[in-house]
Amino acid sequence: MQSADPAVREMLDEARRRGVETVWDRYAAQLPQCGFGELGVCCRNCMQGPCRVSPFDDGPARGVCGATADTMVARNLVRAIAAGTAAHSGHAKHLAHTLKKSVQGKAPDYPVRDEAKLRAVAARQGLEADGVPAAELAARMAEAALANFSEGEEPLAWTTATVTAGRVQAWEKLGVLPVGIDSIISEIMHRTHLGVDADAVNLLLGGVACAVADYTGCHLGTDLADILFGTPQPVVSEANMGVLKADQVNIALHGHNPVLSEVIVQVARQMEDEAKAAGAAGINLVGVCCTGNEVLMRHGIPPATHSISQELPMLTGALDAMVVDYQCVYPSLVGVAECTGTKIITTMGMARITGATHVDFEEENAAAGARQIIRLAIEAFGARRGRPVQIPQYKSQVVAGFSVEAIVAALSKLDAADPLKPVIDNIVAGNIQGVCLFAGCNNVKVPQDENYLVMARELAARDVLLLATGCGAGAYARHGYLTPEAVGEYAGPGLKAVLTAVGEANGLGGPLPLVLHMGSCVDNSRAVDLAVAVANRLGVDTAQLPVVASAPEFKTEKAVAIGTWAVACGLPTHLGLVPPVLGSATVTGLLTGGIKDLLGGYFIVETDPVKAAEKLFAAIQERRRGLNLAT
Ligand code: NFS
Repeated sequence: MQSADPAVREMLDEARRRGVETVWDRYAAQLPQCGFGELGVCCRNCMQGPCRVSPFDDGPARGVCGATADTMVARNLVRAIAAGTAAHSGHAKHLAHTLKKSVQGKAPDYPVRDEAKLRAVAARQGLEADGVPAAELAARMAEAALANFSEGEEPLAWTTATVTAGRVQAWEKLGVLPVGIDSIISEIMHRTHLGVDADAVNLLLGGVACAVADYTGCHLGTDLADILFGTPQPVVSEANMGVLKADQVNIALHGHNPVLSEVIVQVARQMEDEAKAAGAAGINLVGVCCTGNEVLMRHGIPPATHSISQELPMLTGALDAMVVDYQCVYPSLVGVAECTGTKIITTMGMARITGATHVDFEEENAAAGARQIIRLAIEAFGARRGRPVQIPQYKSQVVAGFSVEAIVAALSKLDAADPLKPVIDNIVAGNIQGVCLFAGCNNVKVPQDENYLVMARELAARDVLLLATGCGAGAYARHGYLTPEAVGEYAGPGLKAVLTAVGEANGLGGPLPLVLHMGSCVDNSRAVDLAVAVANRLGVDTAQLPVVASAPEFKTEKAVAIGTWAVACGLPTHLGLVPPVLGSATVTGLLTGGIKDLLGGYFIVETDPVKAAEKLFAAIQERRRGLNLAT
């Protein structure tokens, strides 16, 4: 099975019938993949290479410069963390510059939409805000945010203000508190250059510091997006390819940064008449990947698909345009689009694809750019009119939009004075055994969504509260797990009672959804905020909480960075694929064992989803025992 998603399977059949190549075909063509690469023991960091060393006693044990397997594996891993950090923080920096342009009057399409969030973040960050008008405060916010990127002398304001005091101490003691996001990325590139850091443990600590910077960048990204575009609130929508509409101009929004997609959502509403004049019933926006998550959370735009199946909505013949910003966008989209007539529109100067239509998007002229893009889609609709389409008739109901603010608001209906109390009481009583955050991607090496679904069922039955972000949340969306009905099907009695009590107190007439969709991958910071709030309320550190994380189908370097900071935050963190570290017993041992003594968190590598759930539950039980809670 290539995917647990029936819509994906239907479109894969269609791709085969039409001879269209997909990610699964290209993966098959790569097999067998390089064993040295899989183990992490190849190095291309200098021009005397490439070198590869044997983890067994049957070949060279060192590269040309003398680097050992330990050095190579550690260097490769921390470079991946640095790349992930660059991506997340590039996204955050883009938002900070947008906010800055907004307050300078250069980006009129970006008013500050959430002044309450602006003031809340300002208060948390210690910015003088009393009596300061919103525009002035936003200007200070943009500067304060940008100050996290360059190299300073102190730990980063967005790091220390958003985690527990215990974490700051632990990170300080280990020397992993970065003093600049860009500077630590640069430092990692420096120290992994030939002839610099050749000590695996020291390299990994550098990687942890960089991951803490990644966390900081993610948090900045979430805060700034909320300030500019609004903090998500629960929203009802649908997910999967059945959300495409044959008689409408279908436009997919794909990538990560809401800077472009937000404006497209606004402008599309104004262009309905233009679409109708072209013979369409309207404009239908759908999401793909994390841009899809952003517009789902804030506007209820339905996601069509995620991650590895991103090529497939085009096979319906109904997708007129796919608008992409950056990250996780397969260059193969262009080839598929040639067969289906879809317009692939790239929008960022730093993320072009040969063969795509490029519309250079600038915040200064955002609405005009969005209009130009939508017009291209309307033209493409005109060209496909009258041609048959095949839209898989699968879609699931979705309730998304669970920001921490939304969760706290829902809980305050049970206890207005102390909103976290009901959650804590239920954790103490064992009705909720613990919390698991599902994050990360799909990976072509795993049947799509399968690990997510199996693990959610296993953990929900054991009364574990489930949170999700990124394409993981997308998987749950497409399979109906973001619904109250899924609670009846899969939740254990304790979890069911709690979700029902909160749902009923909020007038839903039933439970909250089985899995709470907290947003895109940068929004993993929201899950940290929730854990930090609970830890602070209990007077403990996040490393003591019965909270675990899982990336059961992770793929990108960003996911490697997030997994590492989840461990740095003290969480037992599951990986559903084996990362390329097995070539070094030292590195493998540290990540899955030794690091626990330093950070509290550690990696659990388990490819079987049933066993993975068992291991995570055991980790939750261990934490409960540590807090003297009944198991
Ligand atoms: Ni996260 Fe989101 Fe998806 Fe993976 Fe890519 S879209 S930022 S990296 S593939 S979850």
